[in-house]
Amino acid sequence: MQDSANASTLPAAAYIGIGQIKPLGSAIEVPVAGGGCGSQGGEGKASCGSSGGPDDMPPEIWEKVKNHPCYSEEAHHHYARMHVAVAPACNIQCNYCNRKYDCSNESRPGVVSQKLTPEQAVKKVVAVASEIPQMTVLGIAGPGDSLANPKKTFDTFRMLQEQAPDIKLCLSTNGLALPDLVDEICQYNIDHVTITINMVDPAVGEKIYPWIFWDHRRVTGYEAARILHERQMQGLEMLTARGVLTKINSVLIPGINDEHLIEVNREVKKRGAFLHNIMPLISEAEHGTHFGLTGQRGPSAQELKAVQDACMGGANLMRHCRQCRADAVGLLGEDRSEEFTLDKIEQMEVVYDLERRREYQRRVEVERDAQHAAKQEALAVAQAIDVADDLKVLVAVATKGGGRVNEHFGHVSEFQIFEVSATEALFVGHRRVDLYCQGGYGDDEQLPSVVRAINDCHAVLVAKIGACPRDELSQAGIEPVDQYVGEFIEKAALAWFNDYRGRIASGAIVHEDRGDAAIRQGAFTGTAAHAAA
Ligand code: CLF
Ligand code: SF4
Repeated sequence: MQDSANASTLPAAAYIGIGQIKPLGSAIEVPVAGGGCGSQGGEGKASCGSSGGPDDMPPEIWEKVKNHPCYSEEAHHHYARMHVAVAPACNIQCNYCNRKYDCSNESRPGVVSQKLTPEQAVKKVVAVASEIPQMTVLGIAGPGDSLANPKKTFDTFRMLQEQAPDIKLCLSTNGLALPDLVDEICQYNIDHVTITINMVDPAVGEKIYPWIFWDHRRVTGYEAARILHERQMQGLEMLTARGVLTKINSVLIPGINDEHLIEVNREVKKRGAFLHNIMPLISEAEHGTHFGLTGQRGPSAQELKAVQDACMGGANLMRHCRQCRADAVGLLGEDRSEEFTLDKIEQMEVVYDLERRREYQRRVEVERDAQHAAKQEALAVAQAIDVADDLKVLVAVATKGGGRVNEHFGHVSEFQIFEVSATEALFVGHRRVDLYCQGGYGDDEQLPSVVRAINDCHAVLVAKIGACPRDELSQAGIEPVDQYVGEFIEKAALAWFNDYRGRIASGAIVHEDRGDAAIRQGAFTGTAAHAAA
């Protein structure tokens, strides 16, 4: 419990404006010794984030992350995860959660999952695995807290391990029960654990957690936050010591823990966290959460990016989280859960063919290697350029996968966002939007919301775009670009930026800073996406 002492001596959060946040840089302390198996992940290469590759980490860590869509940004283009909603109860209350919905620590509120018994869950996983051979990870992320339901959670993992041993096991928890269950986590070979840590100072925590259920009683206020903090830190240290890879999720709540998350990043890195995933608060009033009802807003896209950027140099950052629901199925950013409801599974012929899955994944690896090589080549060419200034802009990219510019503007349900300089094109996030194309015609009423979602970008790279959205984007100051169809994204973004710089240099255009962008709130469901596609 060394951290309880630390907790009480931590300074209270002194809030500063988002614009004043500075990168951590060399202020980062050296990780604690004996942190287990190099799960500090990318130590010394801290800015690589989940974009890290085999050169950025020890081989045994790369083996664990290379096919995990959340732990490797590159993998998420190729490999899928699924969640099973076997854990309904929770042992704490978060002010951004309404129990009618799934756990907001790992999933968006707004959609309620079909709750399953462990037997039903295993049946569902095997059915999905036989249909989607690139599904490599099973996560338990609610709808409550996985470790507040230990029997259901571990029964599911145990049975699945017997039936489908190639599937990686992953869980997400608020951390309160974690220290008592680390032995079981290791016993079932659960290699990846997410802990939601929103604070390392109980004075901040008491604004987020009204109560916890601890030692057979309800504890409130500062004391509740102090206990939760101690348990989270203890659990993280225990997992690190056992070589389990840990990811920390933090919900960014403007005015409560925004700049405090820099301290969180520092503390979790010291304790060996592999990744830090800073997610925006979702607080629409209709979800009925305390924050939603009291008017606590979520961050804008630039506020989220500012905090993430300020944490660079600390624990590695994940920037591709989709805040998926507790029964999500498919690639991140898509949701195929509607295809695998219990009644549909009953009708399916399920054949779990391990060799077929392996063969499919071998083919995925060939494609992935080609993409990786193309990306490295484009970056190597750019990095050879000698440029004096440090101009950087954001570009939005319409892609349906494969790392290429290959999607029609009207078919985009989320844009990938890249920060481009003369020498680098760095993935920094995604923006969910409402589809512009509604089955053959463009819905012009959707356009303003699409523009708001990418309003901080200078260009949008697309495979195709109609006249109306082209004009509206141009008027808003966002350049529609359709001459890089089928190109790898990094190559296209760098080529466009080179051209953009050329136009500035020739006086054809004047570079201007862009504004901020709105993060689309509310649930994204597979049903909505597929209906509109
Ligand atoms: Fe699920 Fe979470 Fe495991 Fe991934 S999700 S339990 S680590 S398998 Fe991933 Fe979804 Fe973000 Fe979670 S995108 S909400 S980070
Ligand atoms: Fe809700 Fe998850 Fe918080 Fe529990 S841990 S209160 S389920 S958000």
